[in-house]
Amino acid sequence: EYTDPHCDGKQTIVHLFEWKWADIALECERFLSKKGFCGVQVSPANEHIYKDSAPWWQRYQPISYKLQSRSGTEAEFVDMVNRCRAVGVRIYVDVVVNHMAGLGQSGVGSAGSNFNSDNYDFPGVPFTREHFHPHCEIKNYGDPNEVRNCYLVALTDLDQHNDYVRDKIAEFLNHLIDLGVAGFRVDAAKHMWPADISAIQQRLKDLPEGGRPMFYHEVIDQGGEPIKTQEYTGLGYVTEFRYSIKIGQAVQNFDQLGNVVDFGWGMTDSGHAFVFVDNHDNQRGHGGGGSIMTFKRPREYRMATAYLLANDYGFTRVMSSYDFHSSDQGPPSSGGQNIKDVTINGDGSCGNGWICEHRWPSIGNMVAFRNAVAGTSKQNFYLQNNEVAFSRGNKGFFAMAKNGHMDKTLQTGLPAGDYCNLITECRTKVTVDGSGNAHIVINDPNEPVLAIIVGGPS
Ligand code: ARE
Ligand code: CA
Repeated sequence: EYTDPHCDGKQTIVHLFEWKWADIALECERFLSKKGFCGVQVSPANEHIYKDSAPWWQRYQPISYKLQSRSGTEAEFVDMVNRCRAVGVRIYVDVVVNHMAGLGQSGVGSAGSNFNSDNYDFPGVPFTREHFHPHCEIKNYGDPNEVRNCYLVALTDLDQHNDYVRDKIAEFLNHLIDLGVAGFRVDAAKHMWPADISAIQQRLKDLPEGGRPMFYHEVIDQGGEPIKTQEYTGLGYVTEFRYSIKIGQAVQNFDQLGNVVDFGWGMTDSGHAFVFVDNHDNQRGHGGGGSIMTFKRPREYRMATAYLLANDYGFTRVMSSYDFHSSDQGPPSSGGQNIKDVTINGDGSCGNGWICEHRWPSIGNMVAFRNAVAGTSKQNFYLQNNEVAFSRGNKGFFAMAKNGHMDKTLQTGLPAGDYCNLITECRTKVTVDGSGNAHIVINDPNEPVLAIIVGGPS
């Protein structure tokens, strides 16, 4: 339950961080549908604070559940959901329901609602003081009570034990379900009691087409604290931050690529692990450290994401960023709260400060690989001399070379035939002989990845 993404068996979503709804609709139509993406994680859609400096994180301070945000109006949101869905791409909404805006703030939110955090006054919902935990700050992550009932960086902490609070949150999610979204990222799920999240889920409708919405819960568990991802696996997928650390390290030291999934370290079972190379927090030093690979190291980042998509672990999310130089800096803007359009260059890359990692060939083209090999396990694993390769059942074969060069005959596990390298979009091919062997050649320091699938282009 709560793990079906409702996208016809597709296997990967992309986080279009801080994109406007209008641009996401266009991206579904012109790119994501063609590459086999299951869906898009969108930034929080509900009313949030506006700060003069317009940092990205203002959207993690809710004022009400009205669907008017920096990314657009409710009408634009609905248009995005419908247009994406019409081309087979679903929308997953980042829902911030642990808390409302931070203490010390008051004014008017992005949908025009007044608020005063110090008075616990959020008339746009409405929430009042009785709906919040009394103030205490989270200092000790070793105490689960404090983590759930105290305030995360001064954010006014809702009491999800309260029936009215549960009802209001459920009303918000049910509205999104009515509009056609397929699921939710639950922000700061670690800071809510699993039983309270479950009580909210029980108040939710089925999707209009049937089935429960997909849920993935943001729980940062790197092993050193009492709160474990496993407390949340009954509620859907759970973020697996240890995998990001392992993959980030392993593309720098290929010897480690054989054990990026380490259940001895408490990692989440594959059926409930929600996995990614980096996220919007840790790519800029928020939300826990570790050795995180990002677009700022493009070569290694491509390898990390290609490996994420090739491997047989978890449900995958690809990050899509904007360029930034300081950790609070918001999305590309020509001033104030407006967000710049995502423009597309002649070579398919993005302009106006948008990085669009999801359009990089060794990332975007691996989505088809993951879809094609779903349900198979890794076989014929080869790891030597900074080269890695494996087959996924008899459906696909993947190879990657740290320094960009590989020239080796390997067992692919595939039926005989000619296969296009998905990464080069057929500019290079692989011939598999009757015994399943093939001469594997990689000769591109920038995109040092090769991937072939049964039933792919030829
Ligand atoms: C901002 C300011 C604060 C200010 C606050 C209220 O930066 O100084 O007090 O506003 O006015 C994001 C930003 C925050 C921002 C917040 C609200 O990252 O900087 O605060 O929005 O605008 C913990 C949580 C985890 C959380 C991370 C960031 O467990 O849930 O911290 N991640 C989510 C989102 C964030 C978002 C929020 C939650 C809040 O993904 O984008 O914050 O909605 C160890 C622990 C982790 C802990 C980590 C960092 O690793 O194990 O649990 O993560 O340290 O403390
Ligand atoms: Ca809480």
